[in-house]
Amino acid sequence: MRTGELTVAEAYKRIAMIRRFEERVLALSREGVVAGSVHLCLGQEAIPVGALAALQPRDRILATYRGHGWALACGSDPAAVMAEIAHRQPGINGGRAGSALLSDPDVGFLGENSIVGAGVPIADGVALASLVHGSRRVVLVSIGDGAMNQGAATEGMVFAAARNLPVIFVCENNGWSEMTPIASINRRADLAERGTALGIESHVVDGTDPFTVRDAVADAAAKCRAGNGPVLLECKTVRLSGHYTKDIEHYRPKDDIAAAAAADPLTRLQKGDCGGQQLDDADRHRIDQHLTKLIDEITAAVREMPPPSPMSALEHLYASPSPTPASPQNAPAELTYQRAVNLALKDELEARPDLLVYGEDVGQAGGIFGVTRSLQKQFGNSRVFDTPISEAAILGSAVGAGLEGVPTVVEIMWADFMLVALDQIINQAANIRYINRSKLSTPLTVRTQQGVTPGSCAQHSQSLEALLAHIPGIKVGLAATPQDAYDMLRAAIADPDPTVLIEHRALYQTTGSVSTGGQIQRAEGARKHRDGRDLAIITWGASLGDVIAAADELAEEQIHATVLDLRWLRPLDDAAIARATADASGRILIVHEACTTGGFGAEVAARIYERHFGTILDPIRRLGATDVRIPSAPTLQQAVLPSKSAITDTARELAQKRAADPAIR
Ligand SMILES: Cc1ncc(C[n+]2csc(CCOP(=O)(O)OP(=O)(O)O)c2C)c(N)n1
Repeated sequence: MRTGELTVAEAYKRIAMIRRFEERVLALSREGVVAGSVHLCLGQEAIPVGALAALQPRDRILATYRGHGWALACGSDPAAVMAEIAHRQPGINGGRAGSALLSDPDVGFLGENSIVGAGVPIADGVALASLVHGSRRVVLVSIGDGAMNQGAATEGMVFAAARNLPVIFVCENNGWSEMTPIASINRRADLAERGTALGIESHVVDGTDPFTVRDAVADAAAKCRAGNGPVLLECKTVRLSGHYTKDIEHYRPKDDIAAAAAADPLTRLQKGDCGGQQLDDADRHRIDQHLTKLIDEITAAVREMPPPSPMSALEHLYASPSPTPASPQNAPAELTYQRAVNLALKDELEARPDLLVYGEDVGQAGGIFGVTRSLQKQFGNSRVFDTPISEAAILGSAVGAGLEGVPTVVEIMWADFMLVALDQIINQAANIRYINRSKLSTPLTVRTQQGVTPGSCAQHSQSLEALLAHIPGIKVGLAATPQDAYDMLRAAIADPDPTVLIEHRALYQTTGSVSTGGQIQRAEGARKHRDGRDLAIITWGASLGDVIAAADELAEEQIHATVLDLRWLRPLDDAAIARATADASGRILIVHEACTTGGFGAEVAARIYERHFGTILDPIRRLGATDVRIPSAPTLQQAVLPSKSAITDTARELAQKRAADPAIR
């Protein structure tokens, strides 16, 4: 539908195609052929039809969750779209996405978003990639009027304005924020004013007239291509049906329903109310007949299609391993952890001309901890840059850039701040490869730092790795040494899947011997730091230092502990855990700085019990922070955190049980 002149007959045909399609989906939903809630775009079809008539095949579209019309307007095969909605194997996403998350990258449709507003920052990243590639590609993202009240929507617009991105934000204002009239929520009638306030060129557009939409999008696209984007278009439109297929609209006044019917774009086209010309009756009849036959054929085909095979449910969570690149190995040098991270970024920025590094204060200032110092000077403001304080936009844009194959390393200043934008990691990044069966992926690296340091407050000190490691689809690592800080960051950047690396600011000034260059590792694998058969201490991140110190102290007492640094919590090195468990005859102590309850130590303990039950002679012990909030006063912090002496005492207890056990000695 992207090409060809938009005559009145053509506009009628394209809009009626979506209309008949949606009506059939409604019928199939009522019949039970389509499971779950389905959100139809009845009444709103002129927006995708008008927009796509103005865009080029190279441009990219991201849509609201009410987005079947966008997929069809982009040129997706209607049978494959209907098959997806009906959860059939030949669906465009093989039944993995369903109605509200479908995507079709082959036609430039990067997908709907079932988290309202979340597509806005992602579109920013797609636009960033357009600048990196010099492709003059324009990105259009549509959201509803209700979604305009999401923080992600505002953050995404702020970010686009800050970076001058070629994005067209389309607000499909149908007057309803789900079941609540938008007028009862918003003080001002025109949402376009919000864009104006952000310095974004913004217009109110008649969204039931495909020609007006086309002209507005054409003008916006020209501005974006000329480097004058972004643009916000508020398309006023109507919803001709309920919020979802089973909505009886008990909340909706009759006059609102009547007003919507009067603005129906198909009626307007028939009356000659838009496009400057009345639709010929014979043309209309011919188009209607053609569409009825087409939709009947598609429906019949979809009814016969098989559901996805249950055997396929585990496929495409992560990329299959592939060889990693290598560079010449340099002689080891004594470096701080912070400098090791900085060098990894520098080496990868040199090796990958499309890599972007950004975040709050990352550019000119070189990061609040100096980790990115001098990188902007070396690589320029288009590759290493500062962002607004908009975590959803930072993470979402990284997701979007990744969709176009542009790798990013984004910094979230404190792990605690990630909580305001977790959606972009958990609902967005983690889903992309799986939903798209590897046709799309998002190779982004999030760097953050966490943990307790003297005086840090409860909102600047949490250890959140378990929260992230819980999520399939992302990888999570914590480097404990300068060498691993260098190696794991390069591994994360080389990895084709979204990766979160959690540093600890108490480690930044620690030093160690670091070999730079060389073969890039895979984003996986634990590391053994000490070898001993009396017990195994399993740890990660900043706790490693205390664990090694405790193990060295115990060694003087002839208690020998294996020290295993897990490094990567997802994927988890089960084989290394199994070896350590076997070597220590099942005497295990797990140490982490995160709170004990629900900490990742619980997962490690559960796996050991599940997989090595026969070798476990004593209860596995865990040492984590006590289950309270992290206080700011250093004396209180020490009362909460696992101390080196607690590690030594617990390890000694475990080892002494071993000494007392005649079955072992
Ligand atoms: C972040 C988020 N909050 C709430 C919802 C639940 N929800 C689904 S659709 C919807 C209404 C969105 O209204 P609007 O953006 O105006 O889109 P419309 O339904 O009018 O197309 C809501 C609240 C959601 N999907 N995502």
